[in-house]
Amino acid sequence: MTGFGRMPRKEDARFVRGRGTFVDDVRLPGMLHSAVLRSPYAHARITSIDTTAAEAHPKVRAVLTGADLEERGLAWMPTLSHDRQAVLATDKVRYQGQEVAFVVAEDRYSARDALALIDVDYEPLDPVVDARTALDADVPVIRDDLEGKRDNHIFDWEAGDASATDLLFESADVVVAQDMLYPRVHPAPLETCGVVADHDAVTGKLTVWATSQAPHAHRTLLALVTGIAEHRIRVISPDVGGGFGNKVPIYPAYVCAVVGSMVTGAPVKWVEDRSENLMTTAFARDYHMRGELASTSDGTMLALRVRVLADHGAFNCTAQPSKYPAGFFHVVTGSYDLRAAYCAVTGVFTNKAPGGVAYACSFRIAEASFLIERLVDLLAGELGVDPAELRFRNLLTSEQFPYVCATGWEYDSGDYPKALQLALDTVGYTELRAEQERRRADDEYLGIGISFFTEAVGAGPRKHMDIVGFGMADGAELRLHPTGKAVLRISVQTQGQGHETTFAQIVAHELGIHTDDVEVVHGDTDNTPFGLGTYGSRSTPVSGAATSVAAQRVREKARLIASALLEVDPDDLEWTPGRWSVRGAPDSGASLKEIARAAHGDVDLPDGVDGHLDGSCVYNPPNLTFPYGAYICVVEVDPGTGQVKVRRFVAVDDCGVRINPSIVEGQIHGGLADGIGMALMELMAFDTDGNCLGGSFMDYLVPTAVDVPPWELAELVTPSPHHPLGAKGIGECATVGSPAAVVNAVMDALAPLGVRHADMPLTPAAVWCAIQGRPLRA
Ligand code: MCN
Ligand code: CUN
Repeated sequence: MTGFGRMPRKEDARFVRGRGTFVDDVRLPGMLHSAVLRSPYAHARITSIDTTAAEAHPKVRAVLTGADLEERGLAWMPTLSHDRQAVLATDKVRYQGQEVAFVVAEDRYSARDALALIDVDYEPLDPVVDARTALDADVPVIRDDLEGKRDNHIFDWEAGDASATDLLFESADVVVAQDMLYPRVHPAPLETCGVVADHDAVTGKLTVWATSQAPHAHRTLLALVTGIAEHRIRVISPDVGGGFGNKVPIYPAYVCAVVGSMVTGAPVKWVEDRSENLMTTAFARDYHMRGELASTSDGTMLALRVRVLADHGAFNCTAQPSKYPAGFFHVVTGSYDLRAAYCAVTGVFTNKAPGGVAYACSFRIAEASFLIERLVDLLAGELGVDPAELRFRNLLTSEQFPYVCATGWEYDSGDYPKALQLALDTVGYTELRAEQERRRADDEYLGIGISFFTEAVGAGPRKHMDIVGFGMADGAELRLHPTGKAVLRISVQTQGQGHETTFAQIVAHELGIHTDDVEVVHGDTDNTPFGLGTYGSRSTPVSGAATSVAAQRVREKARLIASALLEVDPDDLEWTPGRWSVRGAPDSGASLKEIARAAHGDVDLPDGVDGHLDGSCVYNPPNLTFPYGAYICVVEVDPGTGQVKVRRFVAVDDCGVRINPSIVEGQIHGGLADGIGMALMELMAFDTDGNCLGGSFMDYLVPTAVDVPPWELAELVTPSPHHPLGAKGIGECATVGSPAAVVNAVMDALAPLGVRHADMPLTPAAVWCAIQGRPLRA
């Protein structure tokens, strides 16, 4: 393959043979193992910790508590959202599963055994579990560690024009309103999180192998947290078995492993188990939303008003790179031409695990997109208009791009009506509606749900985005070695997205060489240029662009070297893939391989060309890219059991130019499965004491192959006008766009039974209760 198109993933050669190297495969001489003692309570004061018995265990090499870390100034660490988080609890525990002590031992079993020997006295406190009560006057203050803090309030944030929105609501013929919960879910990557920390006391060098989506960001943050100089820290993120946002943050045990290595003088491995991953690492969503949509009687949507209560758990460590506490939630106007919009989000602390984004979220666009798409369906129901027809009346048209939405974001490109029409044609909408009509007569409940989403990915312009003040530009470095083989070094880190393939394809496309001749190096801060990593589907929009520009620079440098080699003016040279040749004399020319050789040879290089064939770029994205899609889900609901069967799912996506259509489709398949999971089964639940009820895959259900239909995909290609390849991101599109299609389908099926709305997940119990008109948890 010498460019864009379908090709098998290069990395799969090792994965299908079981030859990947994940953090848990890292084994260093003398390496120790560790385990974390976690709080059994959601909220409790720690009155004493006795580690004597654990320390006496013959295989234990160190036991760390909050007090030990306090001596090093490391009991607390700063979060990415201007808060602080306990590394090991000193005063109180604030969620079930919070880190209380850290044991380093000669083997993993001994480390675990020794946890049972630590004696902690807790004085239980009332927990705050329901975010809706978090701001009540009489509830306990969770964050009394913050000076002067007397409530559980984190932030108030708003966007849009409140008074213009209110005016339009006053003059509207129709208003629909709905409270809805986007429940707490978890990204649940196949590989849990972990590190191996190796501090060399002689050189002062710290090497950390980590399950990291953002090795450079982690290095910078580790430097800021630990005080170790940044150039003495090397973060290596080897193969990563899925991230989905879960591997963006730095978790307390990473810091503990670093300290453990310093204390013992040996490398320390920490790998969490499944329950630790589910109960304590970055969750997603947990948005209590109220949306109102105003419209004329003929279905022209006018304005949107949104109020959100955001449950951020015990610490505000939402890992998101925007300057806004609610991420990109203001893209809540979705794909429609609204005259005004206003949204206000209030964040609160609760006694639950911290986090907040993650799970292919696009930084709250998942919530935003779900809200508007549910409201559009409710409006269609209110007006008695077909939901597809209502969308056609309000979708942005291709002439409106670039389009500035009511909250000020500039959408780059698209052809929305065409995408919706393609989805309707692919699913056979008219026939399906006829079938639905027929089957309703027989008391059979077929539902057809539409969702049209606009995504905003590729963080991002510095004006709006940074991580603790560091702007979001990423570097790419490309070098053609003397024999013409290429090595590309990038800052982003694949967790399964196939960068070793698609980034080689970008180089191959720009230089006309074979993808086999391009090696992609990533995931090692000592060997790659700085950049902020993979999340927000930013790898292709940002690093893909950097790679494209770096390759173009190599091509231009090759032209100058070829002009010396061929003794002609550079302007007389003409590019055909892989080769510069003399205009009008195509036989006279030089291939890139010959030029690479010459760059290392004795040719007299032109002034300003210093030899070697290389190029680099630091790409500062001028804007986000705005992929979008039209999804249609067809379900059958059994009203007797509440069971939902997803019969069909049609997805039309437009992510601009596709580098590798097979990989793009794989990303969409995964995201659609996520959407069915969240819509129908995934829920991180808590009981009234704050006990986490989702701590294993027995309780936290994720979809499997039997839960999903064969996907039916179609595509449009509207290039992004500001991306050098015309590509937009795709990694989170389907996760963001699909839940609303599933829920809309179930509600459509149940409309004859008078059901208007039910919150996710639409488990059989939830659906059955909705049909009976009963609350789910009476
Ligand atoms: N691609 C392409 N053409 C395009 C756009 C993308 O060929 N027009 C390719 C890319 O080159 C890349 C893949 O599709 O190989 C995804 O690209 P992109 O949209 O740039 O997203 P990222 O690579 O930045 O991946 C991040 C995104 C996020 S934020 C989450 S969350 C998520 C997702 O990817 N996590 C994943 N998909 C995942 N897929 C797997 N297997 N594992 C995860 O953890
Ligand atoms: Cu929001 S999950 Mo992805 O951006 O790593």
